[in-house]
Amino acid sequence: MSNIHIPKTWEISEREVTPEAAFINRRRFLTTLAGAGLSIAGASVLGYPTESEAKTPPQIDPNLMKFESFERNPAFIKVDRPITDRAVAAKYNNFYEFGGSKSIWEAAQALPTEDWKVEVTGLVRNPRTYDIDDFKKKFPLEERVYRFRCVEAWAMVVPWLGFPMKHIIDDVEPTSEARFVRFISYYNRKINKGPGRRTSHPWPYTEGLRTDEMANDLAFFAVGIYGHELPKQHGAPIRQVIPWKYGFKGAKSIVKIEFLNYQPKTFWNTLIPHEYGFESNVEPDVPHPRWSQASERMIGNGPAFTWKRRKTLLYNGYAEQVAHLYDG
Ligand SMILES: Nc1nc2c(c(=O)[nH]1)N[C@H]1C(S)=C(S)[C@@H](COP(=O)(O)O)O[C@H]1N2
Ligand SMILES: [Mo]
Repeated sequence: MSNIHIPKTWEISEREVTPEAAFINRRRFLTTLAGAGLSIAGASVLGYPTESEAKTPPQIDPNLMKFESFERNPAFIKVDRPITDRAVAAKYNNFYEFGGSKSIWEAAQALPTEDWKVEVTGLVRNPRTYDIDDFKKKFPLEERVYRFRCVEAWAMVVPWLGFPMKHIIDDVEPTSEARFVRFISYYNRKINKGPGRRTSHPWPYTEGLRTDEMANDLAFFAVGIYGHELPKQHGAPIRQVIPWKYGFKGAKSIVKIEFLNYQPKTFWNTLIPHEYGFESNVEPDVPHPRWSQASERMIGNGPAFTWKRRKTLLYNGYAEQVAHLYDG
């Protein structure tokens, strides 16, 4: 009996689908592997939360503002698979500033989102500092249901609320030299207690795009999800959503956007360059060094091995809209 290892839910997720966490905490990852064979057999009979239990207590702040007026963009009402349960998406997150596991939703409530400003600078004619209400007033909010794919091969479908990134381009008018853009997440070492905060990690979290990628209609800034403002764990009050790229390309809790004439260094690319490229489009035929990208699993209630597996789509199903960006 003593060698039967009954996994907690967080162990299942780390073992099976969390390469980024595994990199940071490889020792814990390997120790959970030891019990894998038995624990999978045990899982179905030994106490995983049932669907209804998994939804309580709610991981979603009940005080989140509900948006009253927004358009449902008719081009993005639905995709080829069901929308992920709101509570499932809200309790399975990557936000390393708050920890290296998927269960950071509670820790993320420490993020201070009052009086949030986003500075847009660099090679632009009209540098601006926006607050969140400026965005909501200036750019009409729309809802878009997008597929979302993490490089760890888990996936979801969620209705984001926000506006296309190109509205900011039109507003600040980048110069012709501004071929790249850097996006910088909030970071405060006193608040963000996630891994590597003294030395090893290149905080703050940064990501980057080519300016023509940012100008593509699909590239989106989300201020809400499921009709409400973003819960902190999803990157409140504003985060990037780039549905044809792996999830890590979309930084959460953005405080600064810089237009540049060079390709910026980015967080994961700096930490593990051979695994996390700058471009990182969803491509089933381009395996990650540690995982095939041929298929993915839709996150759901219950343990990861029960999640529905699907074939990965080229550019996550958005080839028609973005393939031209990568000709030649
Ligand atoms: N600032 C910041 N942004 C981030 C991350 C992070 O750790 N920090 N993780 C990324 C990764 S790997 C993914 S898959 C998505 C997860 O978004 P979700 O938790 O809202 O599903 O956020 C991305 N944005
Ligand atoms: Mo990810």
